[in-house]
Amino acid sequence: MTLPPGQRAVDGFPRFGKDLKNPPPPVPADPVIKLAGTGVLTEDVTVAVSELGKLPRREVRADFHCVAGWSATGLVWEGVAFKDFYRVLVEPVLLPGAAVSHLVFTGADGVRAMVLLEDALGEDVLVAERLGGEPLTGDHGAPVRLVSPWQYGYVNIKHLCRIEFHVTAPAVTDRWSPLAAHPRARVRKEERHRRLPGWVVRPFYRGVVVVIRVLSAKGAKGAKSGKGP
Ligand SMILES: Nc1nc2c(c(=O)[nH]1)N[C@H]1C(S)=C(S)[C@@H](COP(=O)(O)O)O[C@H]1N2
Ligand SMILES: [Mo]
Repeated sequence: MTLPPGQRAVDGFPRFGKDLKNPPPPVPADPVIKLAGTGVLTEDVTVAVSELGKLPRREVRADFHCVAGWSATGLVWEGVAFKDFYRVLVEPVLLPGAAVSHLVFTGADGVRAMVLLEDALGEDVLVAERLGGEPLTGDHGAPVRLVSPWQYGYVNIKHLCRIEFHVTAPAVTDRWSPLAAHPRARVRKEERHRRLPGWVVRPFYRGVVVVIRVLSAKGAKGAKSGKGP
């Protein structure tokens, strides 16, 4: 299978992210996902991760593409389709007439990503609990993460603990990206950057990846010394 433009295959699936110096955030005993939306939801809702077991299971086999240029191939994710999550858990608490257009996903490490509702409702988008037949490890987003294979990695928020619902584009200033992230981030269209063509920013991201790898090696040492989960 050919990779999307500007991507190179890597062996395995490296841990990546904003804060690789530190171990991944610990998983609470009873993890939850909070749903919030002022003027959009009738009330804020707390969904226990254990409740996801009531929704239909979905398996998705996909490649994973970091905006920095590496791709991990042939990953098998399992969880619930975000479409089903939305239909069962969100639609019943929407205020009448609320036309949701944008979502903000937040991880337990504070990393956030804005996603258009139409992209989140795409066919292969999962709230994933398992990877390769095993529960997610801390490295890859335990206890649950968003998986949106047609969008760059930065949309695929790990340690998912909060989803906000909006009817207009929210200002997401702390969404992690070395450059202005694209609101759609579709890999096939190389939407790496909000304004610049994807191929222009490729070399910049390649540089970032080297720096992150060094930090990543340090992070791995920290984890082995027993500091992290
Ligand atoms: N909570 C959280 N989610 C995150 C990140 C992060 O730093 N924190 N980094 C993003 C980026 S840039 C990438 S490429 C992928 C990496 O996922 P992986 O560590 O499972 O390879 O997670 C994304 N989701
Ligand atoms: Mo990334």
